[in-house]
Amino acid sequence: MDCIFCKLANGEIPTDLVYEDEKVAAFRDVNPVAPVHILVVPKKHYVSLEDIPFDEMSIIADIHAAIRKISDKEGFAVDGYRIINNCGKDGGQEVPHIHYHVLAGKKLTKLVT
Ligand code: D5M
Repeated sequence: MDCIFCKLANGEIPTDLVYEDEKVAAFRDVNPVAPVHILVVPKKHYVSLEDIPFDEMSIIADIHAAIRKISDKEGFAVDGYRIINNCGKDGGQEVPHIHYHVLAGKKLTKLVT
């Protein structure tokens, strides 16, 4: 399958991974919109949240656990951060491999009040 995020997450395209475990990988966004902008992805290919079978939904907890470890390691756990998942066309998703944007490093403008 020709998926750029599969290739980055599984080492087919060399990149500096911010984090890696058996199921999850993280790398820096090529177009950062905050001082820290990390993409966290499952190594297994799912197009979006809508593509994950209910009996494999624990991967979402694995991704969130990875984010906790990344926030600690990268030093933004205390000041905070934002997690964004764009899901599908109307959600603004451009890369069809589920990914969580983690933004940190400045006080972010509130999107939802
Ligand atoms: O976000 C897709 C994000 O993926 C967007 O912020 C750019 C980023 N991107 C695209 N290609 C790469 C590579 N090769 N490395 C790092 N980051 C990349 P979406 O939520 O789908 O709009």
